[in-house]
Amino acid sequence: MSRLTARAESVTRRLDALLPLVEGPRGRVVEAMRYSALSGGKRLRPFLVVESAQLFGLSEAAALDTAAAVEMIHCYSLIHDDLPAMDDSDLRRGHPTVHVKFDDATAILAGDGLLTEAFAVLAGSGGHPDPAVRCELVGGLAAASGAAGMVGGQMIDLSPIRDQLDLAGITTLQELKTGALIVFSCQAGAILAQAEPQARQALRDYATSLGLAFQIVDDLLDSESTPEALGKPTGQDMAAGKATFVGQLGIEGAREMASGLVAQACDSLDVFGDRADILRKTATFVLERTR
Ligand code: GRG
Repeated sequence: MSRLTARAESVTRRLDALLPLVEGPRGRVVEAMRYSALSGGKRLRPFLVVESAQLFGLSEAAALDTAAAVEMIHCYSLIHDDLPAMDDSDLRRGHPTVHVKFDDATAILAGDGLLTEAFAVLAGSGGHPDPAVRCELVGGLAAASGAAGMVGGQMIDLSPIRDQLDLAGITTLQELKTGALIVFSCQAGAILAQAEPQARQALRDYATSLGLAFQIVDDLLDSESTPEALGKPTGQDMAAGKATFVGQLGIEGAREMASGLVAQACDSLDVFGDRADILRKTATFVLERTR
């Protein structure tokens, strides 16, 4: 079993425990939250949380609640992104999206529920025994997820200027929409370990390059893959006339940019020596992924 699969199983078990089913009329929203959070996915962000924590000698158990909280935020963003008011997608991770399986109102509430629960998990003692560290995790995840991060990126993605963005504009949009949560995932390990500024900066540099490479590969898959292989609709950005890395650079140019960013990501880890080999392999995985 690959390391990514093993970690994904640990995260899924933790999410299962953190989101227990409830009886009665409010049970439906918890069912929808579980439908999203337990429905597969690569679990890349939680993997980055756990592996960045392990870089400093922490155990998987010490990072698991933080990893689960990040995945809750990711799942909430996917539920809301798929809604008719946003991307209007009916397929996610190979299954009907939450609003198709349940209904729009339940999907909005399930996203809200996961967003809120993520912070409850970080604030709990499973996040970290030291309340100051828990505060730093809460503040960091809020900044990465909110209007200065993912929500802000999504706003640009939906704005009227979206079609005319140049390469710098697309880069800023994606650094916020996708990159910010990936950067926080890597920072989380350093926060949990109360690491020195130099190590934090190295991880931030790694994650910034990795997040952009991840998004470029997402664009490449969107233009070259199929809904059957990806488990979600393809060609949507192109059809909507949105400016993308592939649209700006062409397939080969986009691939070259992604490879360059992955090399840059790996170089950022020099300060950690061989201890960071898993994170280097993760960067290669991001480049070579097919879903
Ligand atoms: C609705 C506030 C709000 C934000 C939505 C992240 C996001 C913003 C939308 C997701 C839409 C999308 C397809 C973005 C491209 C990159 C991305 C985040 C892909 C999905 O992430 P993966 O590939 O998914 O890690 P899995 O299913 O493996 O978890």
